[in-house]
Amino acid sequence: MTDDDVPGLAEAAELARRARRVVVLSGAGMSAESGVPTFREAQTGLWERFSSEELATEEAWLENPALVWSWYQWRARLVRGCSPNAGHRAIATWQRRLAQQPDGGAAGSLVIATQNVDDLHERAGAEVKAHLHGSLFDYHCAECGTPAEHDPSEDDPHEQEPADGPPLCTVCGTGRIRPGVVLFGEMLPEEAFAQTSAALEHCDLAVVVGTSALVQPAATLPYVALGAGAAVVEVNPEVTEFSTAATVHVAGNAGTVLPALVDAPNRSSSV
Ligand code: BV8
Ligand code: ZN
Repeated sequence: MTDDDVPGLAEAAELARRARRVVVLSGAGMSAESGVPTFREAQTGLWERFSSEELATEEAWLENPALVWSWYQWRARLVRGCSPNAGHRAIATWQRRLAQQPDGGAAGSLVIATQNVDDLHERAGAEVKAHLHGSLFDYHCAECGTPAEHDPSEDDPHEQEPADGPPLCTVCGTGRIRPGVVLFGEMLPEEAFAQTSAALEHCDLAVVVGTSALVQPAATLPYVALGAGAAVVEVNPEVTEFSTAATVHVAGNAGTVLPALVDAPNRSSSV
């Protein structure tokens, strides 16, 4: 694949080749080619009449916990049926390659901070430093905060209508078990945000992939890298709010662009 096919690719590949301290900020587009719907695209089936934005809110959870619970169980089961794509695998390869001690030089690093609540980066073999918006597979009591175990696949895989709602907490007995995601209106996990900011302040390249750059405060993070003098590559088939600020916008899909970045020719080290 050459720059003619994908504008911005040659410049981005050169930046990737030289980078030693990389931060990857991923959004829903990272998992699109794995079959996980992005947040903004219309929903299907039972969920067709709802938008993600109206279901992923504190109000919706308080007003109709059974509906919101069922939606998250449906999404967790959907993700379980998806696999990492070539983009997830390329980032995992890049992370391993940078962490290997090159001959005599300091080991590089690749830090992943994702807005996604799926586990596809991890299932591709990568280590994720921060799930900025939580995870579909963590659960806790909405009242006492006690972590809870729940396996989405235990639910009826064909269940379409809301189930009988979230289980009750076995510790306090009154709280409902909720998914460990950050709902709109809720604060982001402080440590995840702080660790991501710190990594961006010390990186020499940030790769922002598959995000519409609309959701705050995650959308402020790429500017931290720019402010610290790092190059920022945006990988997205569409232009976003961030595109004009990016060092280079690569107009392509994660599943094709990221392998081309990571396997750019003349790489100094082997895979
Ligand atoms: C908060 C978990 C305190 C749940 C999510 C200013 C400051 C702070 C907050 C706000 C603010 N202004 C407004 C707010 C409120 C709100 C907000 O940002 N609203 C937006 C809509 C304006 N923020 C919050 O509520 C945050 N809380 O700050 O608390 C507070 C509260 C209220 C008011 C003030 C302060 C909490 C935000 C986190 C919400 N939880 N997820 C769940 O998943 O169910 S966010 C959720 O939406 C996703 O996690 C994801 O992060 C986001 C969707 O964004 P994207 O990932 O970008 O996905 P999207 O579909 O938008 O775009 C996909 C992109 O991929 C597209 O650009 C597309 O072109 C591209 N693409 C498609 N295919 C591919 C591709 N790219 C590459 N390859 C492909 N193949
Ligand atoms: Zn409890």
